[in-house]
Amino acid sequence: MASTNQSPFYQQAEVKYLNAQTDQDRLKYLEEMIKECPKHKSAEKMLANLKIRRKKLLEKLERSAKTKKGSSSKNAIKKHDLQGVLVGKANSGKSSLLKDLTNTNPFVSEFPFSTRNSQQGMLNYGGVLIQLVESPSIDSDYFDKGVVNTADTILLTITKIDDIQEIESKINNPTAKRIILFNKSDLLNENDKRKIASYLQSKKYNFILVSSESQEGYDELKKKLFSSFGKIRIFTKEPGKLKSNKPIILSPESTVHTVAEKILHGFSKQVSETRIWGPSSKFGGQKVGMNHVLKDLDIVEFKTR
Ligand SMILES: Nc1nc2c(ncn2[C@@H]2O[C@H](COP(=O)(O)OP(=O)(O)OP(=O)(O)O)[C@@H](O)[C@H]2O)c(=O)[nH]1
Ligand SMILES: [Mg+2]
Repeated sequence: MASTNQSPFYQQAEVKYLNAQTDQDRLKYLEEMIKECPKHKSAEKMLANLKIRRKKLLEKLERSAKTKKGSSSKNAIKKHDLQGVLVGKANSGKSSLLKDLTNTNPFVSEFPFSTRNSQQGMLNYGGVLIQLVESPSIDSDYFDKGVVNTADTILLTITKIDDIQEIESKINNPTAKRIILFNKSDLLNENDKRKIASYLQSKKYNFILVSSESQEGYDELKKKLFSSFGKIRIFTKEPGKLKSNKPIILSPESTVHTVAEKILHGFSKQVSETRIWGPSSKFGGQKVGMNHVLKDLDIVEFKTR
């Protein structure tokens, strides 16, 4: 394909396409070429050819996604302390959520089965790092049972109510917390949204209506995801200074002693005075003892000898 009169972006994509080692990558760069291809009349034929090439490649990928048994190329994901796993049917928008919410840049495509290996990124929730993982869709042979079975929290990514049953029938992790992400909510009118919400409410699901198009529900998603882990965030400070940027993450009912041991590396006996601000304090700067029980978002100040 002649590319001399194409934009440098197109040419770069084409070079990557020609050098790609896997069909997955070929598809990714082909999508880029289509995006960069001029849309005027004289390039119409070229664009049409690219789309035919994309269709063939997709058919090939879909055939192998559905029939391939087992999977040898799975890249194992190292589990972090706080982990949520996106699970859903093909095209439900898992990669789009991963892309929007974390530091990673996964491949998003209008075609199903575009994610073939579990992939992960880190979500920053007010200084707390949460690992978000996308498993390939439940309806492909690449579905990552391992990653779903060990998840702390499963984010069921759905676009219709029936998807919940279908996903549950494919997973086996009774202890993981569940959050239902009703995605693509931008495609619904207010009335539909109300009906869906009241149905999910009546079933006592923990759910959020979200959209990567409008970014609706993202703040609530992060909040619910963090709270699903049942942990509290504690900030520390030194006298006369501002509180730490990053909280430390503890089990509920942790005490001042736990924090002191943690930040003074076992030398909590050196603490001469402790003051606290926040939800567990009666007033800001209250003096407390080592057995004081902390609450989420408390700030603890230690004076040491
Ligand atoms: N309207 C709308 N479209 C969306 C939304 N989220 C994703 N999409 C589109 O849906 C298609 C699938 O998105 P992906 O994020 O690749 O979905 P996925 O679940 O990762 O799909 P597979 O990995 O192929 O199973 C893409 O064309 C997205 O642009 C959304 O909130 N609203
Ligand atoms: Mg995907």
